[in-house]
Amino acid sequence: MSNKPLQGIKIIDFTHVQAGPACTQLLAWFGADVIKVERPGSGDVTRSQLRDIPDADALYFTMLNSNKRSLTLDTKQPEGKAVLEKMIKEYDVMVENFGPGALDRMGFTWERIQELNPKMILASVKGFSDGHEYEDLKVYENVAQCAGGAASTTGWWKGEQAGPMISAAALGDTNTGMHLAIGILTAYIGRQHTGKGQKVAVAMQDAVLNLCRVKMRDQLRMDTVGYLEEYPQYPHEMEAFADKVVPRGGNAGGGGQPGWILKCKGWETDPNAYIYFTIQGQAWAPICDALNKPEWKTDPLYMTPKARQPHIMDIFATIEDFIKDKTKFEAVNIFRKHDIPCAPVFSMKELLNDKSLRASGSIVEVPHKVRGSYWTVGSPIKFSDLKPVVTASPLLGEHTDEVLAELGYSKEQVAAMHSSKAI
Ligand code: CAO
Repeated sequence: MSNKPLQGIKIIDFTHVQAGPACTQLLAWFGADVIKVERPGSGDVTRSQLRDIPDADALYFTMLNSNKRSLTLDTKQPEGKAVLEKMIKEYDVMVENFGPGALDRMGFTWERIQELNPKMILASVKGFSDGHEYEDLKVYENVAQCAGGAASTTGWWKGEQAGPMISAAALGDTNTGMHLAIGILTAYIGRQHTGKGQKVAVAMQDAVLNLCRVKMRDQLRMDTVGYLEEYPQYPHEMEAFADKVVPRGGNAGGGGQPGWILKCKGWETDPNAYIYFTIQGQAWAPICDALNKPEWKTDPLYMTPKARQPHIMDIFATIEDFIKDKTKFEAVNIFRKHDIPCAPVFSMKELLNDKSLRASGSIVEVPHKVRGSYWTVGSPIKFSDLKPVVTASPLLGEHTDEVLAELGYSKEQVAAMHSSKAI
């Protein structure tokens, strides 16, 4: 088996910012030939956004565009359009995440693409799905989190911080890109059976909603039961359920096992001196052993999840008291011996320097022509017969001449396109 299973799949990467680039980067890691098509002169806007080194591609770009080649092409000029048409005829997949209608305005409707190459797979990210009442809206990450149900179910339900809250995780962007990658591979396998390409679309709203499935479950339970017994509001603040809408649950478990973030030694000065602690319903005995509270095992007030729920916050306070003189690492080392699902709250600094993540290839250092090198997040997907090697993101237009030569353009034709600024 090739150590790059997607080798031979040729992808026109007409994406920008995060949602599209995250998708094509993943496919490039696994061997696809990904050509990033960018506007001459400026390229993907993330090349210059929040630069940490003057004149070097910003980390936003380098961390989302590794293993690709870059072709500059003005697809609004006739010569640029002709190159894109040639690529559509010869490539397998085109991925794009422009604003609604941009590809059509450029002249590349789905009908036109099919005319050029009936085997082409066109993969698109938009904020909302085709035909949705908001289909015309442009969308960024946080907008999608609000539209897909993440924001209304994240955060605090009372106090000064009450209100919808945005997650730092890219639920709208990279998550949508991952959904799209699955769609592309599905269409590609489908094409092997039918010989035909197809259009694959993922709306950011839908991708967020897909991750909020459990919160939709809770809404359905609200409609039937009228309250949510595992939420921190139950049973002391039943008014939180009065409007029959899923309330925000702070740091509660969400899935079904009660959990909370607990302070450890040093929390007063270290913003990340915490652990997450989960109380698995049926695995109560090991928790009692870990906390030196054997009497809780047989106490009717503690024996069952139902009995514990009314005073679950007091139980968390007791655990917090037990770990107040232990660092987050010491606390986890105690609880892991009892098979309790828990972990330290890791800062980004700790993750970047984590020996295990570096050893597994989840955090990697990549040599780069201008930056020297950069650190990035490697493939989260591990295979027994493939170890993705992350290579540098391309400089703007680094492979323009090379790709055009592969497409059959002569040196003179390429020179003419340079002069007319089509590339
Ligand atoms: N040559 C010539 N023109 C090019 C080009 C090229 N190589 N590449 C892009 N363009 C043009 C497009 O044709 C389009 O022109 P028109 O709007 O005049 O037809 C324009 O550049 C790009 O428009 P845009 O709407 O995509 O860009 P924007 O910066 O205004 O909006 C964004 C950005 C992300 C809000 C929008 O692209 C969008 O909603 N995308 C879909 C959802 C999405 O993916 N969002 C997540 C982004 S990651 O946070």
